[in-house]
Amino acid sequence: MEVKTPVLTAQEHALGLKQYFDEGANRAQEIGNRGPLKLNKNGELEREILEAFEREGFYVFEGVVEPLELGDLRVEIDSLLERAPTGRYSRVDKFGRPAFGEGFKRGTYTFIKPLSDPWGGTDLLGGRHPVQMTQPLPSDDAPKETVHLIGGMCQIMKSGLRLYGHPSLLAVAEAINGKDFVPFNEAVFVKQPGLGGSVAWHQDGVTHWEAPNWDPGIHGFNFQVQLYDSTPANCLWVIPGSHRRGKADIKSMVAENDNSELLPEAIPMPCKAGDVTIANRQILHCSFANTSPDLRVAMTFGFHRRSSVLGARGALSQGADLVYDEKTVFERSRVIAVAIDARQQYFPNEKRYQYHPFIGLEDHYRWNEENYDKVIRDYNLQDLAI
Ligand SMILES: O=C(O)CCC(=O)C(=O)O
Repeated sequence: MEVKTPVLTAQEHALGLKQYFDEGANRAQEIGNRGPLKLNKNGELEREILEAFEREGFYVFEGVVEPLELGDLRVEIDSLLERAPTGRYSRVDKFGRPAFGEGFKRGTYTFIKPLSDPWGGTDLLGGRHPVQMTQPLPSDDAPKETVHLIGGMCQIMKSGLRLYGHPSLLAVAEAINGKDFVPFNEAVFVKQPGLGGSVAWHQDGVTHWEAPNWDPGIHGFNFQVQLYDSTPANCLWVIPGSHRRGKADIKSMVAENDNSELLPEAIPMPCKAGDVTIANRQILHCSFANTSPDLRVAMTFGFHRRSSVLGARGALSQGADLVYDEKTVFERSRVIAVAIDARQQYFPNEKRYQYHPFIGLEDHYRWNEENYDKVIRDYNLQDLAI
C-alpha cells in the first residue's frame, strides 16, 4: 500500500520544525566556531580560526561588512528584485516594464515554485541532492513563482563587484586555498518569507571524490555574506566535521532517521546582518523552506585551490567539454583583480588586497568601462565549477 506523506501548510511546517530548530541552535552554541574575523600583523588569518574551520568545516565571522556597504548591497538587491521578470518565461517586471537581465549570455534569475525544493531527489546539478525536502503549501495569495537565485553579482551589482574585492575576505581565501587561489562562482540565495524554497541536503563538490590526492579541502569553500539577520528557520544548516568523512550516503542517512530530513547532528548558522560565513564545499548542508516571517539574502561566492581546478573538466553549471586550462583560469581570475580595484576606488582609505597572481598587472585591470566590457560582462561563462 502506498503511504502518502501529508501535505503541510506553511504554518504547520513552521510549528512542526520549531523544536528541531531550538535544539539545533543549542547544539550550535556548544560548538561555537564564530567570532570576529581576526588577521595577524602580517594580514594573515589567525591560526586558531583556520584550525577551527579545518576541524568543523565552517566558521561564522561576526560583523565583517560595515553598515554603509551593507546598505549599498541591500539597495541593489532590492532593485534587482523589483526589476526581476514576473517568472521564468516572462520578459517584463511586475510593473509591466522590460525586466532586468536581458543582454547577458547567462540568465540572471532562477525561479522556483514558492516553498518548493527544486533540486532534491532530481538528477539536476550532478544529482548531488538525492532526497527531496518537505514542500509545504504556500498561502493562496502566493505568486506562482519566486526568485530563488540571482547569478552574476559582479556584472549586475557594483556593490557586488566591490564585495568580491573585500581585503579581509580575500585574506581568508588566501589562508584556506593558498596565495594563488582561484574563483569558483557566485549566486545570491533569496529566501523570501513564506515563499523561499529549500535546498536539500548535499555536499557541493562533484568532481574530486575519487581523486588519489583527495583531502577535505579539495573542493574549495564558499563565503556567504548575510544582508539581513537570519534565524534557524531560514539559514544554512551544516553537519560539523562531515567534510572530512568523504562522500556521504545522504539517502541512507535520511532513511535511518525515520525518513526525516531533520538530521540529528545538524546545526544552524544563524547570523546578524553583516556577518559572513565560510563553509567547506564538502560539508553536508541544507536549508529549509522559509515558512518564517523573515527575509534571508545570502551573497554566496567561493574560491578554490588552483591545483584543484587546473586541468579539471567543467561540472555543475559548466559543460564537461570545458577543460579549465591556464588561459580559462587566468581569464576568470581577472575578475578578482578588477574587483579589488573597484573596491579601492570606492573605499580609498582601505588597505587594498594584493592578489598574488596579478601583482605587477594592476594597471591592466583597473575598474573602468573598458574592463567592464573586456573582463566583467559575461564573466560567469567561465566559472570554475567542480
Ligand atoms: O544558503 C542556502 O540556503 C543554500 C546554500 C547552498 O546550499 C550552497 O551554497 O551550496
